[in-house]
Amino acid sequence: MSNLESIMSFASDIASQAGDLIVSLRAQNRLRHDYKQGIELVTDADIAADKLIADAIRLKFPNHQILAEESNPNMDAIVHDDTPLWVIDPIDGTVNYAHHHQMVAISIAYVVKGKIQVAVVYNPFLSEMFSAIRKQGAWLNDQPIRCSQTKDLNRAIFATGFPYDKSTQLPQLITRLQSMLEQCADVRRLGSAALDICWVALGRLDAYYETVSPWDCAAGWLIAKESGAKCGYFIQPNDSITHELHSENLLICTPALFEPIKTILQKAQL
Ligand code: LIP
Repeated sequence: MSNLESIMSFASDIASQAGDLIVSLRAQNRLRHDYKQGIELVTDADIAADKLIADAIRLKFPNHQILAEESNPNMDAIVHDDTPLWVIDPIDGTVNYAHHHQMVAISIAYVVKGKIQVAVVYNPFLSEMFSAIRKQGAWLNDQPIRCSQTKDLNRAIFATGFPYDKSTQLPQLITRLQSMLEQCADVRRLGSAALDICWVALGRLDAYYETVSPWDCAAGWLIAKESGAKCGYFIQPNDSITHELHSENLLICTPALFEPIKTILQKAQL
């Protein structure tokens, strides 16, 4: 087994363990809800899953870096050198999780020198384990996956999302959404960026755009890229960004629609 294959096996194992944990905690029906900055929901299950994953990584790889939504969300402290980095969202789709929806995922990415090498996104409520190894492919439950081949905007189904704090961006977000709906078939709001992106990789969606945090999208980025989808931005980041963890103005979609959707979203700028 190659090093990256053993890394993926390890990541899948801890994602599965975290999945069992969050399913069990929700079934007990006594989740504690808190709100970061008074607006962003976090439950005690988010904290527990984050700890389970981070502890397992520290035990096996004590010298690796960890960027984790709940225990270490400081992107500025990350060094994109030879030191491997783990990027963790212990529960992506926290609001869905707290409302007993099924669109919930554990997202784990393994990064070296700013390039994502291994990715795992696990939905324990649908028993769907998405995974990828750089330049080796993407899989759902160990079966290879490919993105859609949709070429007509008016046949495209896209996903997007909205930030917790909508106070400043709502007019711009609605303008973009209206422009997309005027030219595409329909929209889906799954509530988990990681699963939005994996559904593009699987062909269940044709496109996804949003601004999120690195832990929401890092693993999905590699899974979508290895499925043949185009991963990029509708507003290009500045040249100083050389790593693959930039998470603003993401556009991930079937290749034929990338430029047409990029044009729609750029023209919809207020
Ligand atoms: C969520 C993202 C989703 C976004 C939500 C939230 P969380 O992540 O997956 O796409 O629209 O605002 O950021 O908070 O559930 O980890």
